[in-house]
Amino acid sequence: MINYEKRYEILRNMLEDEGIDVEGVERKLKNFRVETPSWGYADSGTRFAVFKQKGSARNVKEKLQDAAMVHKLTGICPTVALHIPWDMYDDWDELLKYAESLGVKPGAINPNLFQDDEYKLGSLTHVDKKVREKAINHIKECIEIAKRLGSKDISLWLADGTNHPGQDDFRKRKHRLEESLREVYSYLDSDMRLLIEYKFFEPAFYHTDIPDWGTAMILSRKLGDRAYVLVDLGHHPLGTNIEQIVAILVDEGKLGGFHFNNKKYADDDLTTGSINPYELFLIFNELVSAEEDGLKMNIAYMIDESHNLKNKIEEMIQSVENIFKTYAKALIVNRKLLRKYQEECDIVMAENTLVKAFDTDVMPLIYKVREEMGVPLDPLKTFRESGYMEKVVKERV
Ligand code: PSV
Ligand code: MN
Repeated sequence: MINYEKRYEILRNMLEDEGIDVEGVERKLKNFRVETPSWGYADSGTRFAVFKQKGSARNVKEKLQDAAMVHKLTGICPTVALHIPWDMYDDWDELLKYAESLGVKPGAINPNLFQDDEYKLGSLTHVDKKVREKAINHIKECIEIAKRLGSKDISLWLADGTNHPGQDDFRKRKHRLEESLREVYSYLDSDMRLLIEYKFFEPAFYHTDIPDWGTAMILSRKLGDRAYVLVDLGHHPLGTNIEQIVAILVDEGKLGGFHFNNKKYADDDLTTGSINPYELFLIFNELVSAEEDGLKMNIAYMIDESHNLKNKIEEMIQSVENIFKTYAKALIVNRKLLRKYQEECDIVMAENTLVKAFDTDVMPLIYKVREEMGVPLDPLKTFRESGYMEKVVKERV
C-alpha cells in the first residue's frame, strides 16, 4: 500500500499557489502514451554477444504478450513498434486480432536495411541499382504491412555509410538516397508518415548518409509534409544539446517522433533517464513549452532500447516510469515565472525555475493519476509479485 494522499495534498497546494493548473497537468499525464519496441523484449545483443535470458520473448506473439503486460501495469503503452523481418508473421489479420485481444496494437513499423550481406556497402544509397531496389521493395513491403495493421508510422533508420575516405561519393549517395526515398514516400497513404532517423556513426565509422537532424530535415522537407525527423537520444555525439535540436524541429513543424533511451558514451541503448535525467527533463521542457505556446505537434513517443543485463520487462517498466515522471516534472515548470525571469534577464532565477521543477518529487501526482486510471501505483513491484515471469520462464522453453 502506498499512502500518498498527504504528500499529494502538500504538492497540490504548493503547485496551486504557484498558479499551476494541477487538474490540467493530471489530464495531460492521463493522455500521455509511449510506445514500446518489440525488440526490447527479445534476446537482442550487445555488439559482442547475445546473453540469453530465461523467459524472454521468442517470437512476435510473445513480444506482444510482454508489451501487453507492460501496458497493463502502466496504462500508457498501448502500442508496440514492430521490426520487419524480425517480427514477420504469415497472417497479419490474425496477429492484429491477437494483439487486440491482449489490449495492445501494433505501432510504428521499422524496416530492416542493415542485416543482409547485400547491404554491406549501403541500402537506399548503394551504388548498385539492384540493391537499392531491393531496399525500396523491403520498405514498400513494410508499408503494406502497416496498412494491413492500421499502423500510421514507418520509422526508418539506415545503417548506410562508408568506412574509408574516397570509398564512395557523398553527393552521389545523397542523390541516390533522395531518389529512393521519393519512391518509398509515394507509396504512403495520405494519413501515413515517414519518420527519418539520423545517427552520426556506427556501423559506419567514416561517414553516415543521414548523420544528423539537419540532413534528416533536408530530406523530410524535400519529400513533403508526411515526412518527419525522428530523434533517437543515443544518436548524437557526446555533449550535443538535444533539447535545442528538439526546439528547432518543433518550431519547424518537423519533429515526428522520439526513440527514447540513454547513453553514457555512444548508442548504448540504456534505460531512459538512467544516465542523464536532467537532459531528458530539458527535452520534455521544450516539448511542453512548445505545446503551451500552441505549436501544432504530432509526436510519436517511442522507446528504443536493448535490454541485455536487466530483466527486459522490468527495464521497460523502469524506462516508462522515468519518461512519465520526467514529463510530469516538465508539466509543472512555472512557465509564467520563467518567461518573466527571461524577459528581465535574470539568469539565476530563470535557471532556478527549471531546477525547482526538476527537483520536485512528482510521485504523488503520478500515484493520483495511476489510481484514477486504475493501474497499479507501483508497476514494478506489482510485476514482481504477479508471477508473470515465473510463468513465462516455464512456458518459453
Ligand atoms: C540502431 O542504432 C538502432 O538502435 C536504431 O536506432 C533503430 O531505430 C533501431 O536500431 C532499430 O532498428
Ligand atoms: Mn532508434
